[in-house]
Amino acid sequence: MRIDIVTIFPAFFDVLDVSLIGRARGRGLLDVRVHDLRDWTSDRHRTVDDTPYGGGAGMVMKPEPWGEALDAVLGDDAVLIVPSPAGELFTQRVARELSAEGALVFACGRYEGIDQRVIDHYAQRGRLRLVSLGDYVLNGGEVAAMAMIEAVGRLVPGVVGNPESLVEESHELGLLEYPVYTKPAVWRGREVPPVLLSGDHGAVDAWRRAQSVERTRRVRPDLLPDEAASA
Ligand code: 6GU
Repeated sequence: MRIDIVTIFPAFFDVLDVSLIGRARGRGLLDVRVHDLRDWTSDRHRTVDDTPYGGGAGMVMKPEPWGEALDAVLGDDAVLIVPSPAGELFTQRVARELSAEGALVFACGRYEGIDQRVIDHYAQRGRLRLVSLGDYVLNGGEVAAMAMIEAVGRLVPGVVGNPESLVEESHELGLLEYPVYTKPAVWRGREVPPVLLSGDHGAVDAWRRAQSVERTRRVRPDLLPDEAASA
């Protein structure tokens, strides 16, 4: 999968060199390129923002550098992702959909946002998604893009060594994950649930399932079907 990122803070993405995503890049599974938006400015100060029409606080990102940058970076079939608190919610389903794409371009805005005409122009071309991480405010799209790249990248075949480890995770089954334990069997007086030491795989599966349902009902009842949520 090819991933291009346009940002005024390329250094935010230095950490993509490490961990699972870094390894996937080294193995050629993910081709990630980071571009500095200011490379597409034409004034001496490399200006990317200006005051908002209509007044108000903050600054708005100018359309011209974004137009030049996206014309240069966006291939014919790439999906353009604009991280924005005004976007659709980023869920495991969205991550799955994006992991099936050949190319993604992340346009990371700062300040109060990007001039709306940029969004409208590239939406008309098609394959644009405004995506939000959740109902809180970040200073810009960079950290959100990073989260999305990790969630999508690990679903690309071969990135995660054992594909089975993807199946039982939180949100893949519509439930939160069950609690997990490793050695020692007793730590600071706390024992591992005995069923996990029983060797009875059917009993282990049933216990884990019950733990997932109980945890989901307690913490995230909104994830359960209505009858289970109200039970
Ligand atoms: Cl995608 N961007 C910003 N700036 N804030 C956010 C967000 C995105 N998702 C949640 N908050």
